[in-house]
Amino acid sequence: MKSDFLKVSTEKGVGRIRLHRPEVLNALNRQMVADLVEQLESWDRDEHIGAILLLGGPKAFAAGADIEEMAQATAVEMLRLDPFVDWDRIRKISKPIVAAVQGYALGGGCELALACDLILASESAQFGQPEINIGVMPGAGGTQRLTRAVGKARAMEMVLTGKPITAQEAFQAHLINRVVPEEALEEEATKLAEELASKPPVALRLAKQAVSKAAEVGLTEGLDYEQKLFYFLFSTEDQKEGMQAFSEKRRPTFRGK
Ligand code: DAK
Repeated sequence: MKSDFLKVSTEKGVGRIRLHRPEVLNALNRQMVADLVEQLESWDRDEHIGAILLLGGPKAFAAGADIEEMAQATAVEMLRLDPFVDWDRIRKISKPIVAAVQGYALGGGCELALACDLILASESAQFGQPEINIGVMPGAGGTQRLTRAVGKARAMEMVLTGKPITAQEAFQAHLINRVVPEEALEEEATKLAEELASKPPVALRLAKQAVSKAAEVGLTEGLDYEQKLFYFLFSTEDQKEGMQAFSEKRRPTFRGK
């Protein structure tokens, strides 16, 4: 796919997208989000891709939605364009997405990282929801996913004051998986994505679905859902191969079947 705002490549089963609008700190305009969603969906259908890695630039993962583009929008235009639709499609991607965050992850940038499944951040990363300072509030999950991740007290402070938190604070608040040194971020994130891409694809996809479900439903419904997916995996060749390989003390070869 050709995009003016994304750099895209694939290697070792990992689809790699770099947000690339450095002159505005990767501010997310509508076209960029549309391109991103199209690429994610295309890899979701591609059996050669097992995991996706999303990167930004050294100064910013993304400093939010494009304020210039939104500034003159009316409520009716917002309703007509319904930008939530694209953001919602990110939620439906079934393969795991690893976000590698350096620098600013603000507003929509923070929400985009939160829409990913695993977040690695370098020491320079800052996570924040500063929308309040420009007269609005988070609109792509910042009040919901953030609150589920860090709890009400922390989320309330971030959303109402607009003040960002550091990578270390984000780690302590369970917002991200790891903080790594600046120069190691890309390599660590790539290694993690490659590791995910080597897992049995059907089990990986269903495991992601089941963990995501935990944020949406009560315990009983969640456990029922988990059990059904678990039983289903016994219909896959990969389950037979994985368990047989264990018994035979060899590495399994998974085929996504
Ligand atoms: N939009 C547009 N341009 C931006 C931008 C943004 N979000 N962030 C930075 N830029 C531009 C700056 O205007 C500047 O452009 P020039 O002046 O050079 O032309 C360039 O990037 C470099 O920025 P600065 O000169 O400001 O750089 P500094 O290092 O001094 O400051 C900063 C970095 C990140 C602290 C600052 O740029 C900043 O405060 N940026 C805005 C952060 C922000 O408020 N972000 C939240 C935006 S609102 C939705 C989905 C999502 C959203 C809404 C709806 N739906 C599905 C409906 C999300 C909303 C948001 O994210």
